[in-house]
Parts: sequence; C-alpha cells; structure tokens
Amino acid sequence: LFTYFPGSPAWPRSKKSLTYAITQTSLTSIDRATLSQVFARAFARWSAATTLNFTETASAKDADITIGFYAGDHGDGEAFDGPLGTLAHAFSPTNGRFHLDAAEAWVATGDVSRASSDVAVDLESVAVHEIGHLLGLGHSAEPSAIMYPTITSRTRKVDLAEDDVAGIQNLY
Ligand code: TQI
Ligand code: CA
Ligand code: ZN
Ligand code: ZN
Repeated sequence: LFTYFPGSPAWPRSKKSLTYAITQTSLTSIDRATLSQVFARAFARWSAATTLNFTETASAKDADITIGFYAGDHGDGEAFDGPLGTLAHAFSPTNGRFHLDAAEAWVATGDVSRASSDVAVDLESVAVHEIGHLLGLGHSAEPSAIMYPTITSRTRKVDLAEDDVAGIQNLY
C-alpha cells in the first residue's frame, strides 16, 4: 500500500499547473534535448493519472521543481556515493528539489536491458519514482508499484501501478 510523508504534505490543491526546470546538467553527458524528453515523459505518467499538469520552464527561479545532476557532497547533507547505492533523491512538497547522482551510468534511451554496463540505470524509471516523492508519495509495500523501494540496474519500470494511482488520486 502507498504511504505519504509525515503530515501528508502536498502542493496546494488549487495549484494544478506545476513548472519544472532542468538546472544543472554540466556533469552528465546526456544532451539537453534528450533530458527534456525523458523528464517530460516521466511527468506525463503522473499528469495522466491526476488533474495536475507539468510544464518545463527555462528559468529556475520561476520553477516549482528544479532538477539537476550532482556528484558526491553537493551541499544538502545527502552526499551521493558513486555508481549504484543512492541513485537520486527528491524532497517532499513543496521543496521541489530533485537531484540525480552524476556518477550513475544513466541510460536515457529506454533500452537499458541491453546496456553494455552492468551498472546501467534507466533514467526515466528513477525520474518517475522521484516525481512521486516530489508530489508527496512515500514508499509503497506493493512490489508492482513505482513507489516500491527497490530498483535493480538494467531494469525499466515506468508504468504507474493501481497502487500509485490510488495514492496520488487520494492526495490531489
Ligand atoms: N533514493 C532514495 C529513494 O528515492 C532516497 C530515499 C530514501 C527517499 N528514503 C526516502 C526519498 C524516503 C524520499 C523518501 O527512494 S534511491 C529507488 C527505489 C532510489 C531508489 O537512489 O535509493 C528508485 C531512487 F525505489 F527503487 F528503491 C530511485 Cl526507483
Ligand atoms: Ca550512487
Ligand atoms: Zn541533493
Ligand atoms: Zn524512493
């Protein structure tokens, strides 16, 4: 079953349009256009299940959600740890920060099962999970759920399960 963060923080119910900016990409070799597409697809999974919609904006200061790639200690007390281990983290509403470990062998093309590296991680799968956190979902005990706290390398999991949909629809 789905869970929420303590106190069930959420974005204001009156705010149906959230903006996001991809702000820090100097540490990834994935090009900007590809990143835009991958994050747009990940946000679309959640907008399809809710009345929320998400738009990319170029300006970090106008964005509700900021997305960036960082390595090691990057100033928020949650240092990244090199390949695997922690892949990414996102804060609860309405913080909006979503950080990805620049040291991961990110695959943005969707064919992660055929990646040459055995530590390859599917970017869209992690993005869908972290967006769940950004919107207020905690971890789920349901293994099919996007919010279930296990992901293995070379695995793609991007479709919301009934449990994720129930969790987000109950919150918004
Ligand atoms: N990052 C953890 C995660 O997103 C960070 C974290 C731990 C966390 N506990 C939390 C974030 C509680 C919010 C609330 O779960 S991770 C997975 C999963 C990670 C883990 O890099 O370990 C995914 C990133 F769920 F599969 F384990 C993406 Cl999909
Ligand atoms: Ca890591
Ligand atoms: Zn961080
Ligand atoms: Zn998580």
